[in-house]
Amino acid sequence: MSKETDSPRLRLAVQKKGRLADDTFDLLAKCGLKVRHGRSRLFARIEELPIDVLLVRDDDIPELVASGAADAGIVGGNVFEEDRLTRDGVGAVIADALGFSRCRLCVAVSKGETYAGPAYFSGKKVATSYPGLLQSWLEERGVTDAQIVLMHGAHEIAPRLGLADAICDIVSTGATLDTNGLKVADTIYRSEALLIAAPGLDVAKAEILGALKGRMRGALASQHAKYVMMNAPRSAIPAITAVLPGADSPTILELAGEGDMVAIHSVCNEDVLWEHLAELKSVGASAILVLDIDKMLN
Ligand code: PRT
Ligand code: ZN
Repeated sequence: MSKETDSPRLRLAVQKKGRLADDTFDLLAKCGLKVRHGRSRLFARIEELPIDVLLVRDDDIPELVASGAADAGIVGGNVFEEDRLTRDGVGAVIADALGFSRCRLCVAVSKGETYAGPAYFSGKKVATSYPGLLQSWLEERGVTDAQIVLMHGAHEIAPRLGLADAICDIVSTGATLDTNGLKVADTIYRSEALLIAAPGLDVAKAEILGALKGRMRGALASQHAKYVMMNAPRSAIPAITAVLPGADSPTILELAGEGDMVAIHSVCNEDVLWEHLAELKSVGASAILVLDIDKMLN
């Protein structure tokens, strides 16, 4: 057998098509990983790291990873957490939070209703495809007699059809609720995309996952990070450091022939706004440059 065939490859399950898919493929691209789609509609291949990509529906990802059919996956926290709360046996584990596809799982009621807290749901019917998350939220708040109506879509029309008194669904902008005469009553879970892994990955695959995670962290960190450079009198360094948003210790460089003046270079891990530049200027900085960072590996 050739060495190539022997060397381990990580099987990564990702959403084939949908809200998570675009951001997932964007992130992989920012990590320098090109997903090569062959003839198969189920598999794709990455050459830059030893990774095979499994293209599936998001709902299947936690089970594929928990069972070891995939070694890792990228899935919404809402889907992962629902699986964790409703499964028997060991599930997948979270390897990292990825910060995209942010949304809220909310309970919503008709706009005309007065909502004064979770006790509202006592004796009420709530339509959802997240029975695990909803039930655990209700139970933690002492509501044990709500009736959960399982639906796999179009929850927002359930109250109008008389199928339920309220719904529990993902909310992003709130437009869907609004157009259906509903309003958010409470947020029960805040979600973002997660990198998840099979429990007990072997050392070789754990190493590939570590490399993937490192690249993802670098790509995500560099999204907001800026490289900021300026000149200033040495005495202004403490005031400048205090203004730079999300900065590590800056690098200070002598400016040849400029007496007390130094160049200050720093990576800022938060957005650098015009207000920050005005403040830097007011504490003595000049020739301020703000540059995008393409890649970062800590
Ligand atoms: O086909 P497959 O099963 O893979 O996809 P899917 O249709 O089940 O999921 P998809 O692609 O819609 O969503 C994938 C993941 O994206 C979800 O599990 C969430 O983690 C995340 N996400 C982020 C969202 C939304 N935003 C979102 N707005 N998932 C769903 N919605 C829906 C929501 O269900 C509701 O119908 O959008 C509507 C509300 O949006 P607003 O903007 O009107 O509030
Ligand atoms: Zn789905």
